Amino acid sequence: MHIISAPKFKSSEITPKADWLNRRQLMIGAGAVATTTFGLPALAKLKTIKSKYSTTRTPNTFKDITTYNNFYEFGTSKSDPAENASRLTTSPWSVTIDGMVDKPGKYAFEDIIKGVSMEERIYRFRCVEAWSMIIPWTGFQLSELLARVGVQSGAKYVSFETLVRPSEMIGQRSNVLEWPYREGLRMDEAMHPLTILAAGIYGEDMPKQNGAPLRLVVPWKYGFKSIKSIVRISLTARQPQATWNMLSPREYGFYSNVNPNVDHPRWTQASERPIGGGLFTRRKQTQMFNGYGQEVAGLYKGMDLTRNF
Ligand SMILES: Nc1nc2c(c(=O)[nH]1)N[C@H]1C(S)=C(S)[C@@H](COP(=O)(O)O)O[C@H]1N2
Ligand SMILES: [Mo]
Repeated sequence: MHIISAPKFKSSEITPKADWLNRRQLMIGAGAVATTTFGLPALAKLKTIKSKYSTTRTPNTFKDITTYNNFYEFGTSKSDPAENASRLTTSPWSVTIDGMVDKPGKYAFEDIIKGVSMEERIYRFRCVEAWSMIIPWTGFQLSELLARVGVQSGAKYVSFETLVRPSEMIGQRSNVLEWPYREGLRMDEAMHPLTILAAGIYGEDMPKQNGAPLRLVVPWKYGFKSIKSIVRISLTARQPQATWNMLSPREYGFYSNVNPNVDHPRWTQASERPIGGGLFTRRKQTQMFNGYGQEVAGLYKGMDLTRNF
């Protein structure tokens, strides 16, 4: 038996699924205590199905996935996030969804994940630094959340922001990047079924170093597009700012699609180093769109991907 200190539901509070977002938003607005099961893993009670979009390749170990990370809010070396991210408070957590949506508001994390269909999605992940992993995410389609809040017709892009909390994110005490970390997608990229918000890895709640409690995953783009610990999602008419593009536009474009034919100015993108195979693992050839070309090449028809990199 689990002993939990969650407030009890009154049956009158159980509302049809279609209403949940608005209603929860009202409750948060009124200062009500979020009806969560504090202390329990958020994903534990949710049904998760396997996804048809998963690769059949063998995932990296939980250890590889959680000890070799990029998360500059916790330091710039690959081992820093695993060492420093435990200080981050991830409950309570809410995500502000605003801009060109019908139901803007501040939504509690638990309510977001309760109202969507959770899937296990095993994706190839390709970092711009030319290493790669296979990661079994637990997540749901971003399009599902956007449909719930109602995308208005003028919305052309989606922008995302990470939490700013230097008291817990020690990397934010330096100006190595401009905080908050931010990223953006074109609307058709955001609505694509491969694009997910992930809340877990290997069926467990998202480890903090991997972007707890909620992070983006876009498997045909370089890893840096996968923004972590999201607190804000805005729908906009204009192309949003993206952190690495702001820092060095010559090296990092807005699209950032995995493309073996367009090298980074300082290194090749034609091949990659799979993490986890040991020191002598052979480099692999990088595939166009990280191997997801059949699904996503159509989004870029007629675009010059050498210029729109
Ligand atoms: N907020 C935030 N999100 C981020 C980053 C970051 O520094 N801060 N790094 C990005 C980069 S460069 C990569 S490769 C991936 C790494 O994700 P992982 O550590 O889960 O493999 O997160 C991306 N998301
Ligand atoms: Mo990266």
